Amino acid sequence: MSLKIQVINPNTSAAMTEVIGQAAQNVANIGTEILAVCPKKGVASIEGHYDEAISAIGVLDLIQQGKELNVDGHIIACFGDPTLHAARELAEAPVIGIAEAAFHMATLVATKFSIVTTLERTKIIAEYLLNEYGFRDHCAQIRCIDLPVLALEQDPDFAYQQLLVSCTQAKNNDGVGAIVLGCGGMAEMAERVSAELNIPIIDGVRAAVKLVEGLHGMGLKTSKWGDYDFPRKK
Ligand code: 2AL
Repeated sequence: MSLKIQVINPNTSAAMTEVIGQAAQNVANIGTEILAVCPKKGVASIEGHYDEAISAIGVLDLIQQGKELNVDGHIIACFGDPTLHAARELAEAPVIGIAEAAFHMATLVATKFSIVTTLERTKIIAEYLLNEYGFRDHCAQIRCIDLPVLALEQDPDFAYQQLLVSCTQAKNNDGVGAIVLGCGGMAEMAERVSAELNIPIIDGVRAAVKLVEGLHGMGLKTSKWGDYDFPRKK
């Protein structure tokens, strides 16, 4: 079964889009084609509520483009899952946010998880999502590596070392069985950290690819019965 999955990086960083696309392709089934895209206009990185708002129209424009290409699923590859519900109204193929994908996967392999994200100020976004999706009781801690999103591509070796330190602290101190990586730009670091620490490390980009493939295998699409129906014509 060949699938086409559109992976949308909501920030405008081409380098990060490439990393995200590669991580997605690496985990995809043979025959699944990954189309990794980012908006031409918007913000270079998403680190707060303002950045999320600015990114929204770019994400929705890309969802529309994906529809015209007949993709089988869309992934919103930013840890705040910006514009997820609006994207689901517009699309009919499944739309998966990387935070929700990671939370779901983490609770299938562990009762509790910690999140390791980028900047302190982004922690509030993860907190809101845990509440919204009903995962609050499963999350022990939200830790951050105190680096901005773009540092992940500017100095990936240093960022990896910081990530390793935070994940080690989470493993040793938080009483968790799994760790969720809290940024799309960390996607290709998950396997390395996991091998080093011997604990499941869940990156939402790869989790989302497997969820889209799973939904497709079950013939499930976004429900058009109820609030995810197409936006009303005005
Ligand atoms: C993110 C992310 O995943 N991509 C981005 O630009 N900002 N979120 C985050 N907490 O670092």
